[in-house]
Amino acid sequence: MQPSDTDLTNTDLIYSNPQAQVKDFAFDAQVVEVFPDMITRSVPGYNTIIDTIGRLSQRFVQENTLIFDLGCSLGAATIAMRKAITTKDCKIISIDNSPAMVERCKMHINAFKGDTEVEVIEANIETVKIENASMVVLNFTLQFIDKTRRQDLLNNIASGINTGGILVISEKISHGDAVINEHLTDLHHDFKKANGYSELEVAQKRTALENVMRTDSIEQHVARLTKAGFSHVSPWFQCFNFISFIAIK
Ligand code: GEK
Repeated sequence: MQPSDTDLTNTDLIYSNPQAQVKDFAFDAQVVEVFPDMITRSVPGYNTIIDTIGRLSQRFVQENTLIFDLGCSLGAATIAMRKAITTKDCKIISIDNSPAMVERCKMHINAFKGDTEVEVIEANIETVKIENASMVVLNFTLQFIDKTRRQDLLNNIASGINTGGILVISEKISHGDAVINEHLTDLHHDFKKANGYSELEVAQKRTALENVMRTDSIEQHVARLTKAGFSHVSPWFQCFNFISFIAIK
């Protein structure tokens, strides 16, 4: 059976043909077209993490507070939270610095009904003031921020979260033990191949991300979150080299 035009535009084929020189990965219009397919086929546990962000919002969001989705892409976490939040008088602020993502995100958000107000903003999350927040989400975004500026960003987030509020931070990690790291990487590549990506696609995507996405270890994340001022920090999910932490102030 031939896939329809719609299927073709939505399936991630970006790295399926050999490229003479693989360019650095960018969140441009081409990526936006295939993003939901790309992220679910590439990130183990992505749907579980999105569902759980929704569930955590039900527990943590307080009346008259703000919720931030930083690096919101097409708004999957925003939509999950908006569906789950029953608290009154709160607002979700969803931020991304990719114009193509923001434009499509607004369309996605508007397609879903919800009582909670959502504002989608095109901005660099490093320049945004976080204040009066009961929940902040950094779902696979910190890994794209320059390593030297990650502590400042987390300090800014922590200082804008009210006591008892939560940060959910999901990341691809590197393991300090080289043997474990190699096995986790292989398991992730097997996961991608089981989801229909070829060896060529896996290899070219890895090259494209090399200069753009830089991973930290679990220990580095925990130390940074603790230094930022979170009182309770723990991973709640891990599959291969993908992890999600909760950090409660
Ligand atoms: C999801 N959270 O579906 N300022 C704002 N946005 C940024 C910045 C920055 N400095 N740097 C990167 N981004 C989403 C998935 S994707 C993860 C997040 C991935 C944005 C970038 O434009 C992209 O949309 C997002 O962070 C990372 O739950 O594709 O692996």
